[in-house]
Amino acid sequence: MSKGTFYITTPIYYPSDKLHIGHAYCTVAADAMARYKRLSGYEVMFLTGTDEHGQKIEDKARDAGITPQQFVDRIVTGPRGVLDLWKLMNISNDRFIRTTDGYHVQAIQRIFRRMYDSGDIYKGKYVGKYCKPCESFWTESQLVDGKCPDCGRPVVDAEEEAYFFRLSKYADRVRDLLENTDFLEPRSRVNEMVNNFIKPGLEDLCVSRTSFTWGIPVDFDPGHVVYVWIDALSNYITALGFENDEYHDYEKFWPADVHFVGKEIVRFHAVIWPAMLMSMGLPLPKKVYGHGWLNFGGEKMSKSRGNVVDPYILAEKFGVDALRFFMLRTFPFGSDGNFSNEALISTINVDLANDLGNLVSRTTAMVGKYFGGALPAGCGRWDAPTDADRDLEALASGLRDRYEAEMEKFQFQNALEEVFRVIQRANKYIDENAPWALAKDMDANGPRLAHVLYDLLETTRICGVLLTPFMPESMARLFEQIGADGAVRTWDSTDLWGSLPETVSPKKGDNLFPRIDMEKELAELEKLQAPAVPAVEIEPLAQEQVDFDTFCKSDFRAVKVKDCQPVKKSEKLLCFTLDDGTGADRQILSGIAKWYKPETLIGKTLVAIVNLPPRKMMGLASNGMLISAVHKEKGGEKLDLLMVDDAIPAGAKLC
Ligand code: ME8
Repeated sequence: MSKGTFYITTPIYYPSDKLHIGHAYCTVAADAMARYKRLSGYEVMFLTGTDEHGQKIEDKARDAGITPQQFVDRIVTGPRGVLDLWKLMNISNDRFIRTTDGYHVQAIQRIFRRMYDSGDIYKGKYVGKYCKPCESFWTESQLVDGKCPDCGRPVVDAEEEAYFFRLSKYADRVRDLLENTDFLEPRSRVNEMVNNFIKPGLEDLCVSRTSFTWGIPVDFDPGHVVYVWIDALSNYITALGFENDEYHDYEKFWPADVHFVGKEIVRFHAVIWPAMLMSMGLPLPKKVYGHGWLNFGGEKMSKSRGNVVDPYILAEKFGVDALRFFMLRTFPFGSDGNFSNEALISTINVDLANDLGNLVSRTTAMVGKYFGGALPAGCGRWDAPTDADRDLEALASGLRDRYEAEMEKFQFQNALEEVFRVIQRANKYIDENAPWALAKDMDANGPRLAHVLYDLLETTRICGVLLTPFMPESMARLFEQIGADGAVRTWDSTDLWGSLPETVSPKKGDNLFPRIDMEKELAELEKLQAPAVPAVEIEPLAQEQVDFDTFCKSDFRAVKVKDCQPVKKSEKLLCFTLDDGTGADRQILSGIAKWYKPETLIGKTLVAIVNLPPRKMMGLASNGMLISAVHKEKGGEKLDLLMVDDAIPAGAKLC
């Protein structure tokens, strides 16, 4: 009989041609949770999907010369696409939503109208900044150094007619929800939400745009498309059939038991989403859990930083189960973790090859060697249990409760730690009982030896059941090897020590988790994981031409740095005293303090344009401009002063 329902979701992912194990992290965690709940008797709905609208997709499709729909289809359903990755990772989702699915589109239009009719969506003006070349609107806070975050060019003030959601109206109720309930976990994220977003004042949220078309049209106002969060967040209810006829599971599964989301989108799930549901008068999800990031080399793994780790490479080398296990065993779910190939290999070697793999192979080999493959009847009981017998039995039969307590808190790492404590205890039990010594006199010690081996198989079975949500395929193989059939792979049987029939016939099989040669594999991985293209973004080439005579009016000269000082009260500016070959010092200010220590530039030969009109900055005159190379690296702007050979004399004209 079902214990009830359990509805769990991951975020819907932006279609990306470079999904990495950072993306897989949340989905694998949700999968382990879903499998655990199914195992323990719940009827589960596990939802994941893709978030397919928006300007970025429109732009990328244009660059690729295809329609946005073709673009997202390729990335979602094409080879090595999103669906392929979830298949590779053995994700057991019950449903997959694409925000371009017809039923979702229709439901969003109805949701938008419903909120409009109730007065919570109204028409206003979106005031912001506009980048003409990119045709993109930005808010002040999205700008980087006051410039377009995409191309780095100047932006202009602009306004656009748009619909807004009265988010401000719900500020008090959302704050109460966050502060006085367990809605958001880990609790440390609550303060962040309240202090950073709610206390400064919640502003109404722009929920429609007219500057791009790849979105769900607002059906009562052509020209507007629904903007981002109403479209994306509502997937959690439209996928159940809310405001559509595709599915009919809303009554059964809503409210969700938990939304798993990465920490940077907690804000949307813990503030905007509950406010939207309040506006529609719908029940709120029971919990939002904001997990940490997988970093690589100290920074968030992401395509734009170029530090992604390809799950295909790792799964092919080490097996999907080992990869799934590593992610949840090594990093506490609520905090960031640093991925490294060394840590992955070492976890496989220590936990899986040494502890678990050895336990299984030693035990099954001994049953074969000493008992011809089947233990004698009666081996499950022993009239004079030793301390070690009692200790192992108590630890293994209490394991399920300890594991369950951790799983219910989404503490996968701790749940696995509990299982591995038992596995380690079982390995110690082998050493304490020294089966090889008992086997020397089978007449006298045979029954005792059979009991020792039975206890080991029984412990392995219990651990195997509880590890199934993490490593489903390997645990099926483990059960084959220890001879545990379906009846003793169940949740209920993990609480009943002695469930394994005494007459099982274990079969020593292939090593479940072969040991990995760390040095050799690290060297190979390094080659395979080397980024194919450097993660540098270059500004598009200017389209507008400048005539030759105009260009020649610019006077570029080699200049030598005589002195360079920080400018008081300015974080950006350095003040240069330069030799420009005229005999008089030239002063130029340059906004490069972020990238250079002033003393390191003294003596360098740089390039300056010297016939710009003088400008005052922070009260100081600047006579010209130093030339530098600008590009984007690791997600931010990077600037290098143009330096030339010191043999070039000060004042030399560059043409
Ligand atoms: O945010 N480590 O989509 P997305 C851990 N479409 N998690 C990571 C990660 C990393 N290195 N990189 C990404 C979106 N993620 C929206 C969501 S939901 C209604 C809309 C996680 O593809 C990230 O934290 O950018 C997020 O939870 C998920 O991948 C999807 O990110």
